[in-house]
Amino acid sequence: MLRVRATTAVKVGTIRPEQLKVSPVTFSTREQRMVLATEMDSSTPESAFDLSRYLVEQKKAIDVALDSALPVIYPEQIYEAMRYSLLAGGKRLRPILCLASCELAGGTTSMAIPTACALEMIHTMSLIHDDLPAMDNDDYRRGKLTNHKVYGEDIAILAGDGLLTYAFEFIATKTQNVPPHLVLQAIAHLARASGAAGLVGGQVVDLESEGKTDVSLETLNYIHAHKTGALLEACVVCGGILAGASAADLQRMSRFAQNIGLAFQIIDDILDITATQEELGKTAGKDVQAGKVTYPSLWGIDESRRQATQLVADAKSQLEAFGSKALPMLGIADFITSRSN
Ligand code: GRG
Repeated sequence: MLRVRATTAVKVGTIRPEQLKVSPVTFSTREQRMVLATEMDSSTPESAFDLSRYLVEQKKAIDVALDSALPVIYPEQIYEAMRYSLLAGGKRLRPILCLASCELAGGTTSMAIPTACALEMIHTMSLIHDDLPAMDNDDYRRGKLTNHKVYGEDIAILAGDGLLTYAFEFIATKTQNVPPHLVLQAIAHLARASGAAGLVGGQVVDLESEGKTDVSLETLNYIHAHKTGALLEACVVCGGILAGASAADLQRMSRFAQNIGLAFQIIDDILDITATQEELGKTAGKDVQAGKVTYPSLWGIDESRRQATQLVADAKSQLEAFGSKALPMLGIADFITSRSN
């Protein structure tokens, strides 16, 4: 059992993927669905914080919220395709980060749950499109056939489009107990992170770099700060915005997220080399096969791991001012480097 104490540095052992693959539980009322199981007791800073339990319970609650967010209606095929990928599993790291940052900034999980769901919808959309033959061309994702392999390319493209647009509708219509100007601010931040200034831009430079062996570290950093980092940053910052965090706190949270975003990608590149298809739930070894420039190809595995560890340490130092309230965020940061998928 993982235990984190406020008095010591957050230490995380290996959380096995199966620990995060839990069956959804059923909540009887809408309100219960919105209130997540684990909340930090910030009044008792000495209390132990059980990170693995926290991650499992948050994932469970997010899976339930996502399931109820997207019912199947006419035309059924598109809703089924959207649900196929949205409910296919995944670590739910992005929504977990959003809920944790909202709480860190003094908000509640119920204020942030629609945005947390929307973040997972946008992330899933980006995976569906990334897997298409015109992009990364993969047959497996989250341990299952990719969306286009099941529904065809036309429906997979539309399933992504449906998830992307519904994400914003969901935040705008379902967020409660947050002043409207803050909801608008969160929507604007998330839209920017998803578009050409974020994910889309990162994906474009990634596609442009394909087949090149002279991609610079600067370009690699650009790709991943946008393709992977922008959405992770939006998770943390949107949680803070919804809670009404000050500009100074939002800046700390943003710097924390940018550091863990890059660390996340470095570990992703390492796992592509060291993990199996079963562990990853998608084709392993694709980067090497494609001759792609990655962090391990530039630095080697050991140096890449050292850089990721340093980024996580820098990230955690940004949250010192929050004291024990930051324990879940610190734990999540450590999970990024200790994860096995
Ligand atoms: C968002 C408008 C819009 C377009 C998307 C296709 C595209 C443009 C961008 C690609 C973005 C992409 C696939 C980045 C990779 C990010 C990444 C490391 C994904 C893996 O995340 P995990 O490990 O996956 O959290 P799970 O399955 O656990 O959620």
